[in-house]
Amino acid sequence: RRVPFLRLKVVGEPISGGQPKAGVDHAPIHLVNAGLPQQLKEIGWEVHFGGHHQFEEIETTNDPPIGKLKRPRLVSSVCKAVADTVGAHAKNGVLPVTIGGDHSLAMGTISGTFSQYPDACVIWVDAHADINTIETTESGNIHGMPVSFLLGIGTSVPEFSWIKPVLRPERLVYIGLRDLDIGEKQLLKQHGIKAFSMHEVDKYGIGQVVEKALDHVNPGRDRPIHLSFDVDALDPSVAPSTGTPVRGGLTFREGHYICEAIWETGLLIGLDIMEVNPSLEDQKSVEQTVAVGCSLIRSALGETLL
Ligand code: HAR
Ligand code: MN
Ligand code: MN
Ligand code: MN
Repeated sequence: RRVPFLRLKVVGEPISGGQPKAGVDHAPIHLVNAGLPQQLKEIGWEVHFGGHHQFEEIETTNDPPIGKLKRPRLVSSVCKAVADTVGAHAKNGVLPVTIGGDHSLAMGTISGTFSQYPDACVIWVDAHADINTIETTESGNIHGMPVSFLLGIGTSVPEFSWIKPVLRPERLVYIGLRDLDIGEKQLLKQHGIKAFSMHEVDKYGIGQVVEKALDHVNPGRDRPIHLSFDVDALDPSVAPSTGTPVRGGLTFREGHYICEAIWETGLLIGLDIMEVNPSLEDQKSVEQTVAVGCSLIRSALGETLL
């Protein structure tokens, strides 16, 4: 049996470098305080507490923009550290569960899991495609860019050259998209990347969407799966405390269904829950979003199907 390792680290680093809103780095401690480790123990997992990364030494360095990219050295260094940690867990047969922090961290988590599982595929659940390159980004926020670095598209940025293009376009599938930049739409077309937007969720229903998504990236149901779940894929009424909410998102059940269906494959080798921001919205919204983060993780780890 796979031994899970719950990485409860402040992987969003104190200034949440991949995006501009403070607080997203506090999500892990909120999920811990909400009882996540105990909840996972109760459904049968051995949970290791990974401690908190602080990254003070990186935070203080001089970090001017590269092109439009904001805080590039900070984000790169944090992701490199995350890649090493996640990679080591994967190598030790441990399931890395990473609580963000912002979604730039997926450069680290996916680099980490793919170092051990090069044949893996990625299911990216998000309102956004996070595939901007240094050429296409309008905001310069690196959390809108991790996929391009993992695919190795766009002009390479030396500060990120440690990231290997481990992800092939046909091994990536999106669910939940509804807010893409023009440049991102072109990149998806150009690279033939499969996406199930909210339109397809409405049209086919979530059951069929997950089935079709798996048929695309994992037709033989034999490839390891890394699930990278941005809570803003959920409707803001379900997960309000997040930095870039977009209306018209997944329902509570649709989000959980995705997690359950992936657990059901028996192929999960990496899990990210990203972009919970406990500093946004009121107390009730924060508690709701933190609780949803915990329950998505439990669903992806087999709670409802035991
Ligand atoms: N596409 C926009 C950008 O590049 C928005 C980024 C999205 N925010 C996220 N990532 N939470 O999923 O800035
Ligand atoms: Mn806090
Ligand atoms: Mn995202
Ligand atoms: Mn998003």
